[in-house]
Amino acid sequence: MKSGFVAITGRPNAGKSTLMNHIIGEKVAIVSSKPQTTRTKILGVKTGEDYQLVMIDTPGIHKPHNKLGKRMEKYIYTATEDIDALLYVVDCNIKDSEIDAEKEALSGLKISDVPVILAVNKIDTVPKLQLLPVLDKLKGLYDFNDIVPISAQNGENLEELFDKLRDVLPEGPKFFPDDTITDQPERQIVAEYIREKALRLLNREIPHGIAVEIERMKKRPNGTYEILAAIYCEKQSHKGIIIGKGGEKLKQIGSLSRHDIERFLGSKVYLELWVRVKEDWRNRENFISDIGFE
Ligand SMILES: Nc1nc2c(ncn2[C@@H]2O[C@H](COP(=O)(O)OP(=O)(O)O)[C@@H](O)[C@H]2O)c(=O)[nH]1
Ligand SMILES: [Mg+2]
Repeated sequence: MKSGFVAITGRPNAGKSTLMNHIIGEKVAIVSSKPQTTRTKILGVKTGEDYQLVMIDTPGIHKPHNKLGKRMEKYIYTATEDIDALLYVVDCNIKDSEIDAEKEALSGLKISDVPVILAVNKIDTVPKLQLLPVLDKLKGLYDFNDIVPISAQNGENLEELFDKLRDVLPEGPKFFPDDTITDQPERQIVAEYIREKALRLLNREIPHGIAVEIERMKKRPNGTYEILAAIYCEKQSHKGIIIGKGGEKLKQIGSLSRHDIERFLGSKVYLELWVRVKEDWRNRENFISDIGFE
């Protein structure tokens, strides 16, 4: 029996959450094209006959600008304590000018004593020939145990990557029951699905200032769910944008979210969304704690 913890780190948008979801086979971490989508550390567990791989998805490595950012940064460093291996993810479209930032990000992690595997992601977006010089450049960043080009989106080379991760796990017992896929409570996953849709449907400055809180989640006797959720934003003017003309935007966020939530809960869902303003919430410690950051 082999088992262990592998932290997934890298800069924002590299595809860390997409990668973990693909390996786990369920959307336990939300994904968007906006940086800083992942705000906490999220466990994804994959169990087989003779192994248990526990992956820890983390926020992207970036310089924090507020208290929320500082907390996100803390998650990266606690996630990389006591791990058995580190999976570092880089977008293969990296520019030469960004190489130093990767080097800095890697050197900031205290990982000198664990194997580090580099996943070079999004290879579906470049011709194969263009990949070789990129791999060459990345080689020099760190003494990686392995470098695996992958596409987290279409699954290319993920089996190979998975085999390498399993190989570096130490001998040991399982940490979680066989059917565990994540440490995230149901409510948290539901809130995150809603935030994901808001991130997707809203432009530029608003997404980072959004938080979602499940105010009520009740299972009715007939098995369907009643969910009341609040979408928090930082300004009155943002509230109007989130609601949209005639409530159209909020309706869209609701119906896309409901689709995902129903699939996840395996049951019909009645979803009610409210938009609330909480000025500068990203600098309010108590509010940050209230919405689920431990
Ligand atoms: N084309 C392509 N896009 C990807 C791939 N992996 C992730 N993405 C996209 O990159 C964006 C960031 O992904 P996400 O998993 O949230 O990145 P994270 O911030 O590192 O967790 C999303 O729009 C994903 O759909 C990939 O292999 N190929
Ligand atoms: Mg992420």
